[in-house]
Amino acid sequence: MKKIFNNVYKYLKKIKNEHLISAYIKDNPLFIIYVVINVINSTMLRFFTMNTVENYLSFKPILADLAIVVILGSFGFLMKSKARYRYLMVLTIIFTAACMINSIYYTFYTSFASFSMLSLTQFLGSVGDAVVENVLQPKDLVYLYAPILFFIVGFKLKKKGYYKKVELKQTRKKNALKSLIIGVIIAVVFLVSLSSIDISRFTKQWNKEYIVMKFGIYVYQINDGITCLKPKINSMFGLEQALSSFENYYKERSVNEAKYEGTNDYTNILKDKNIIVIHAESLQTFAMNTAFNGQEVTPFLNKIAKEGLYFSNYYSQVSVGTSSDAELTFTTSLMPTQSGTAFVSYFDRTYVSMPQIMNNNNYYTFSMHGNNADFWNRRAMHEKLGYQKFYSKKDYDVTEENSIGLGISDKAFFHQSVSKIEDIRKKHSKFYGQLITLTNHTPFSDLDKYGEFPVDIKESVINEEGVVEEVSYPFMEGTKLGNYFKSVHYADSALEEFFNELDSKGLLDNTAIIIYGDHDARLPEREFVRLYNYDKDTDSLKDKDSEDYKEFGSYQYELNRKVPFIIWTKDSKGTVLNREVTDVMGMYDAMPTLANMFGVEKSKYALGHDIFNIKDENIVVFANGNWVTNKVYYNSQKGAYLSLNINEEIAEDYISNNTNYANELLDVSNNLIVYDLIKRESERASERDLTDSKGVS
Ligand code: GP9
Ligand code: MN
Repeated sequence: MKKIFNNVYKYLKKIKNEHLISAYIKDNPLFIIYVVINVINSTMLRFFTMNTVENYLSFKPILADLAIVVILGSFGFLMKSKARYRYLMVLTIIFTAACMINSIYYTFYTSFASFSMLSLTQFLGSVGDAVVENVLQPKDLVYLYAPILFFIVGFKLKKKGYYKKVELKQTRKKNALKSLIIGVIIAVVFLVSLSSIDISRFTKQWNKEYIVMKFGIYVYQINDGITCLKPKINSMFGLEQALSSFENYYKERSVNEAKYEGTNDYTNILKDKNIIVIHAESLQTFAMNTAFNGQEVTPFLNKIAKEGLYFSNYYSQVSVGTSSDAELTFTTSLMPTQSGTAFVSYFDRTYVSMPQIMNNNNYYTFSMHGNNADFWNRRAMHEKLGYQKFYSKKDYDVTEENSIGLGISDKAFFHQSVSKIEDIRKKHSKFYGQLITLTNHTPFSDLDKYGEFPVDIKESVINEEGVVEEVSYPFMEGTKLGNYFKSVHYADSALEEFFNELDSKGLLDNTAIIIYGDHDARLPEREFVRLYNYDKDTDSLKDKDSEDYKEFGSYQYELNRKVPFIIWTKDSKGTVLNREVTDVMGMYDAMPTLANMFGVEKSKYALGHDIFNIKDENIVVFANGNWVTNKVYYNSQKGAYLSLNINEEIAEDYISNNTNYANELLDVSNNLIVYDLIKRESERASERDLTDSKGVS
C-alpha cells in the first residue's frame, strides 16, 4: 500500500516539476477546447432548466460530464490529427444536439427527453408547431456556440500547420491511454461521491430531473438510451423475480387493505345508468376558483360542481405520456410506466380496464376524439382497453373554420358527437363512452377563436367632470396564463352547449356525466405569482412582506396542479350525489370509486381506493415518487415535505412508511405492465390447474 502511495506521490511530483499539465494543454489544444465547450454546454443546460442553488453549486454533474467527454474523446487520439478533428467535431455535434433537444423539451414538459419518445415522432407532428411557435427560445440556441467555436479553432490550427505535424503511432497511443486514464480517474472520483439515493434513482430512471442534476445530461441520455432498449430486453430477464414480488404484493395488499373494501352509501347508486366520461384537456381546478371583473372563468362547470359530486382535491398522476397516461390511470387504476409510455411502448400487454368491465356487464363501450387516431397510439390502445368503437378524426367533419389550436374545436366536436351518441342509444340498451376534448391544449394562442373574456382589471370610475369612465389595469392580458383562462372559458361554454344539446335529445335522462381534467397545463410559475399578488395601484407585485401576499413557490405550484373530477346526473341535486369531497384523491382512485357506484367489480390489480371507504387516510402517489396525503405533500427530489396542517406534528416514520409504500407501488405497477404480469399470472394459474387435474386423474 505504502508503495502505491509513494508511486502516486512521485508521479504527482513529476507532473508538477516537469509542467506536464501545461505541456499536455499546449500539445492538445483541440482536445482541450472540445472538453471545455462540451462541459460548459451541459452545465448551461442545467443552469437554464432547473435553477436551484444546489444545482449551481453541485460538482457531481461536472465530474460526470468531464468523465464522459474525456473518455469518449480519448479514442480520438488513436486517429491521425485530421480524422481526430472530425471525430471530436461529430461528438461535439451530438453533445450539442442533446443539450438543445433537452432544453426545448424541458420548456414544454418540465422534464428531460427520452429515446422512447423517438417512436412518438409520428404523433408529435400536430404538437410540433406548437413547440416551434411557442417554446423555441434564444436559450435553446446558445448551445450552438460549441460546434461553431470548435470549427473556428480547428480552422485556425489548420492555418498554423497543426494537422501537418507528424505524430508517431506510439505517441498517439500514449496520448490516448493518458487521456483515458484521466477520464477513468475522474469517473472513479465521481462514483465515490455518489450517495445510495443517487444510485437508486439512477437505476430507476423515473426522476429525470434528479438524475440530470446529479449525473449531468450526457450520462442521463446514455442511461436513457440503455433504459429504452430495456422494454425489449427487460421482459426477457428477471421475470420470475417480478412475478413473485407482484403476487406477494397483491396477497399482502388484500389483507392490509381489507378495511377499505366493502359497500357504502354510494354502492350501486349509478347502476345501469348510461355513462359519458369527458376527458377535459389541461383543465385545472384553480381555473374554477378564478373570476375576472366579477365573471367566473368556468360558470358552467361551477354550476355542475355545485349540483353534483365534486372532488375538489383531486390530482392527475401522469408522467411523460400526459393525456395517454391520464387515460391509462383513470381506466385501469395503474400508474404510468417508469420509462416510455404504456400507450406506445406497452400497448401489447394485458390490462384490466373500466371499459372492458362495463362491456362484460352488457354495456356498449366507445371512445370519441377529434384528433388523428394514431396520436398516442390510441387506435391500438383503445381497442386493448376495451372500447368497442373508437370515433376519431376520420369520423368527424373537420374544416379550417371549425378548428381551433390542434384541431376540431370542442364545440364542433361535441355537436357532431351528439348525433353519434343518439345512434348508439337507439342500438344499445346501455352505453359507456369517453369523449376526449382538444381545444384547451397548450399553447392557448388561438385567441380570436375563444370569444371575449377580458383578463385585465376593468373598473368604472367617475372622472373630474362627473362622467362615468371605464379604466383598465394591465393584469393578465398577454400572458400565457391569461390566454389559458380565455381558452378554459371557451371549453366551459362548449361543455354547456354539449349538456344542453344532450338534454334536448333526452340523452341526459338515466345518464351520469363524469368530467375529469387530464393533467395540468404546464403554465409558468411566475405568472401565478402575478395572478395572486398583483397590485393594480402600483401596477406591480405586492410587497413580499405585506399581509395579503400569497406565497407561490415550487410547493404551491405543484399542489396547484390539481384537476377537477365531477360526477353529475340530472337529478343529483339534494341527493348524496350532491356534495363536495375534499379528501385528497388521485386519478387511480377513479376506477375503484366508480366501480362501486356502477355496481360492478373493479380490477383486482387496482392500485387506488374507493374514496368513500378510505376517506381521509388516502394517499396519492405521483409517477416521480412524490406523494400527497391530507396531512403532507412529500417531494422525493428534494427529500423534503410540506406539512399541510401546521398544527399537526408529523412523525418521522409517517414519511418513511408512505415513501416506501409509494416506491413499492410504483415498482409493482411498472413491473405489471413491462413483464405483462396479468397475462403471466393467468398462464401460470392455468398451468397449475392442468398439473393439478393430471395429479387427480
Ligand atoms: C392529442 C391530445 C393531447 O390527441 O389528446 O395530448 P397531450 O399533448 O395532452 O398528451
Ligand atoms: Mn392532455
